[in-house]
Amino acid sequence: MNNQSTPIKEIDVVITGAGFGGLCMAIQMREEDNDNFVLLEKSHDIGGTWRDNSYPGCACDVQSHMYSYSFAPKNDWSKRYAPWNEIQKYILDTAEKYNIRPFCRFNQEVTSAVFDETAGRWTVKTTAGDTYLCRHFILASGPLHVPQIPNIKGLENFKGHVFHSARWDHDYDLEGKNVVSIGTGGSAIQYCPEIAPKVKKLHVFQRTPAWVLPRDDRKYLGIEKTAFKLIPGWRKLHRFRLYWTNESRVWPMFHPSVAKSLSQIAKTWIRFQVKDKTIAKQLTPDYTIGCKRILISNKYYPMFNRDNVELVTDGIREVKENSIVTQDGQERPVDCIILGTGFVVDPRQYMQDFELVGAGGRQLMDDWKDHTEAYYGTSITGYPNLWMLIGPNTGLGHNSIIFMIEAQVQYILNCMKAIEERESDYMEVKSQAQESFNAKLQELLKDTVWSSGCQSWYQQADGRNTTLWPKSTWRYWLETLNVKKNDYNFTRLAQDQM
Ligand code: N01
Repeated sequence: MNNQSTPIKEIDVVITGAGFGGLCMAIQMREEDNDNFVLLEKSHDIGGTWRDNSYPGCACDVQSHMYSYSFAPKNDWSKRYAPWNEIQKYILDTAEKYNIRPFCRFNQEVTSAVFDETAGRWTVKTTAGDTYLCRHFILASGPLHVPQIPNIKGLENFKGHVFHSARWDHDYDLEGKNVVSIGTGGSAIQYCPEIAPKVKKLHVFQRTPAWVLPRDDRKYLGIEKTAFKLIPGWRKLHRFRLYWTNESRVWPMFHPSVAKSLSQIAKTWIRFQVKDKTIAKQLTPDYTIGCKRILISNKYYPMFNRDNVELVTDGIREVKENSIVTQDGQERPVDCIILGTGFVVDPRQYMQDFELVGAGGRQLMDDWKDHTEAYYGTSITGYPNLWMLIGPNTGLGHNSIIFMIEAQVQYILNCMKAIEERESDYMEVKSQAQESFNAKLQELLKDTVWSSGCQSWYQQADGRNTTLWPKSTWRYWLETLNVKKNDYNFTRLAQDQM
């Protein structure tokens, strides 16, 4: 850390996080002719999740034509579901197209943001020793960027190689090795089938099975790419069709009885794919489909028909110098442990070292003591002109998160305009508006499949789902199309205060 003090930089907007969200915000600021912003990124480059996750088989489980900005079409996606490097290239190319790089400050993690209501400004400090004084502070750091390292007895004494799926070690050769993979979430079900043919033995450690449905993937034909490019409206029509296909997938989530029937179909799919009946049974979840994120793969279940792949359902007792021991006492020799154990998704944990102080000295970590909450995931009572992207309860399990990001960016820009129109300096969501918004959301969540009894990272310790948006995405878009000004307090500072 550089402790040398540098001059305070005054700027209109500070955005933190240069992933899909922060980049979208930056582009739309430029489109609105506002270049008075800076984009702070803790890493060395743009890309977020798609910069960090490069494991074998890493790909998006939302179709490429949906998992891209509506305003920056790419006609030549290679496949229906693009691999990570194609998505990362798209992000970098889009940043280049809109000339965002000059606004980026890399290797700058925000350490604190403090609001001064007498000046109507946020003071934002970074690990590089920089201080920014801004009117609007935008948190676009996203929830999937801090790898979760499991607390397993003896892991620190392991003499072999250990790495997390989001920090894949491409220099380590897995050929002929005894490999343990821990976790069976979205990442593991993608990399396990890719590494299985290479390794001597792959032990897949499963704590809770995931529901894995067929992946309707295929390459786009040359003629399709040409049609996307040349026929007016063709790509839009394709995107429209994909949007509604995905949107229809949320319907069983609102009707757990329908989801239960779907579980029966998914069970048949497992039995059809996995030859060994005992393994098929062990791979079959006992919770209703959709309660945890539904995964898609055509390679995951057939992988268990290989002789060198073992499904391990016993819990881990300890890791020794060269082996791993399960609760039943069985010891397996290991050269490499891959942690497919997901991310620290609770902002109260990954923002632990980040001091966020709002009006009157209130601390976000205190306000979020019981659970995280916001208003449409973007504004928080007590934190004027603080804007979040993919904040509480705006995550999705069924459609493209880019759709939500675009709606939120537009909403934030509209809020900024509302401040100008009212000749104000800042706006803050009223506490009763935030409370009643969240009470309604939680009420809606009660009858969904997400509350049907499984443990998932959608929930916080008290069981409250603070991750998902419990309605259709078009409802989110519609409800955030216009700023509900009555839900906010607008403050205008006396001229001599500024
Ligand atoms: O992480 P996860 P991920 N001991 O949290 C297990 C999305 N994604 O990196 O279920 C043993 O989903 C844990 O077990 P349990 C993905 O959909 C999107 O796979 O908690 N096991 C679970 O099986 C998700 O939203 C794409 O019992 C332990 C696994 O580790 C997010 O990214 C592609 C454990 C973690 O699964 C993260 O996915 C890939 C322990 N101590 C991923 N701790 C797209 O295409 C955890 N586990 C958009």
